[in-house]
Amino acid sequence: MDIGFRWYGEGNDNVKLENIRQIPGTTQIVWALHHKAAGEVWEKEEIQREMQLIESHGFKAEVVESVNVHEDIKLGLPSREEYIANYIETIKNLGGAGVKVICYNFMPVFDWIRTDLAKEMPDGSTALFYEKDLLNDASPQDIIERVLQNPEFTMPGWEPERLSKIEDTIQQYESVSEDDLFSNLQYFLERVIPVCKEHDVRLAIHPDDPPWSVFNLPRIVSNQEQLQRILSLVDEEHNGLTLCSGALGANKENDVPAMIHAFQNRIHFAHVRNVYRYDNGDFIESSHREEDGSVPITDIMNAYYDIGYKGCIRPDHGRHIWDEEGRPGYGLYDRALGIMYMLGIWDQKRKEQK
Ligand code: CS2
Ligand code: MN
Repeated sequence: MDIGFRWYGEGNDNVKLENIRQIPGTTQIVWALHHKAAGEVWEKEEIQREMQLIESHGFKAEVVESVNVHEDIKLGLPSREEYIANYIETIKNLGGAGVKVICYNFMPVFDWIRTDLAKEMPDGSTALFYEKDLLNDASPQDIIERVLQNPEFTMPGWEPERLSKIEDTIQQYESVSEDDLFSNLQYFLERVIPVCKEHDVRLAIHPDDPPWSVFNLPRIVSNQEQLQRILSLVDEEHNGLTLCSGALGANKENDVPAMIHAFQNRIHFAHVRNVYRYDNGDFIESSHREEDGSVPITDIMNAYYDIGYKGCIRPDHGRHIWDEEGRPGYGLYDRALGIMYMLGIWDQKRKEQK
């Protein structure tokens, strides 16, 4: 198992590679070319430059999060052909450079949604928060304005060019059912997975965050049954999962340890995060510690250990603590604490098995 840390690139992340280097046990940088719009080809030279920078700091750079899927592919429009061709080009370029896993998601319009990026907790830390009633009552535009009060940094999935045409994009989905979305995903996978096999790159779909429909948009990556259906669309090892305990864990019906056992050899990337679920359907991203939230983090780590998981695990979001500033969810300190918690469980387990 490799511990990874998501990093947004030089000049785009106030966390330094030098600092990540000091988190014990951390060997992978999970990266992306964040300036690329969905549907654009990632060129060989720019891939190489980024990977060399990461590797020169002593890390591996084998996991990319994310290569975003163009909306026209999810919508199943004729123009998807061009974007699928570009995606294939990107897979080849990444595979050629030594990348082994590509994370992506298939959420219409929004990649993750919250109502507050800095909700204060009783101990003074701040965390990403989802208030159910607010989301049900507000328009997408209201939510965007509320959430993005601090435009200093871009949030993945909330890029300005995407947000500027949000109402139109939402309208385009009015005639797209869940079954349509499944068949659009199948169409995409049938074309890209053979290329993944050839270049030995594993594709790993990230679950919907939160794992239910928002603004009446269809969502198909929210529970065990849907994950199973996705794996069956193209039943090949290279068609796999990013299992995110934080995204899935917002719904109490989702039994993440059971999913780890059920999908063992198809999990290519793991996000570990805790969330505290309130009775009214709200949730907040708590620390990784099991008792601070509602997700059984120790059982999850044990399950990964028991299946002999060899892939990359990264802490997902962290709180902001110790007066830290920067991109919500992606500070240095709380994610580092999360890593130490995960490694503590792992090391204990390893000792017991000896
Ligand atoms: C989020 C997403 O839960 C998460 O990891 O930060 O941005 C996620 O990385 C993407 O949805 C994956 O494509
Ligand atoms: Mn995640």
